[in-house]
Amino acid sequence: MGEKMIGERMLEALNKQINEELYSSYLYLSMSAWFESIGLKGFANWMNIQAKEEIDHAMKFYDYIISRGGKVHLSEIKEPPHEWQSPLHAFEETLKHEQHITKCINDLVEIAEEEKDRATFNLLQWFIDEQIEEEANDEEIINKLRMIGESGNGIFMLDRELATRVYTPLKEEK
Ligand code: OFO
Repeated sequence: MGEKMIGERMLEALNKQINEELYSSYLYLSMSAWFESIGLKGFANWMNIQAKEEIDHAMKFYDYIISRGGKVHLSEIKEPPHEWQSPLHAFEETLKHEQHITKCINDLVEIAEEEKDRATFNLLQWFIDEQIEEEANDEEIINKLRMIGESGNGIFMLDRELATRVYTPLKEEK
């Protein structure tokens, strides 16, 4: 016997989250293009992979809605910024955005609790863990950028480090 269909309130909130995740992807892709434009290919690589991961997040909600017999409703994605003052500024904005996403996930958890929707509650546990990891990654890079300050050599070294990040599709994760 399958789970009963998702309630309307939960469904609407999950569809809204697909848009949030796709906007995250758009924002990081825009940051990737900006890093390319200032010659920081390693930073651009890191953001490009982040953009791909955000599409995976959107697809996780998308697949979930369909698996519960719900209807996916895609909506307009807003335009992201195109420029930042510095690599530090871009990562501070990234952290701020992830804190917003963490709040969105927490709000979804609250709805799942109120609606007594155990299946969605379980799905959201993965996102809670993912948000902890993402905020920690951003904080680590922000700390490095603060230590580096204006040093061109430090930025060059960090660019080399961020160039080593590789994309792992979600389905291949443990
Ligand atoms: Fe960046 O975790 Fe999804 O949005």
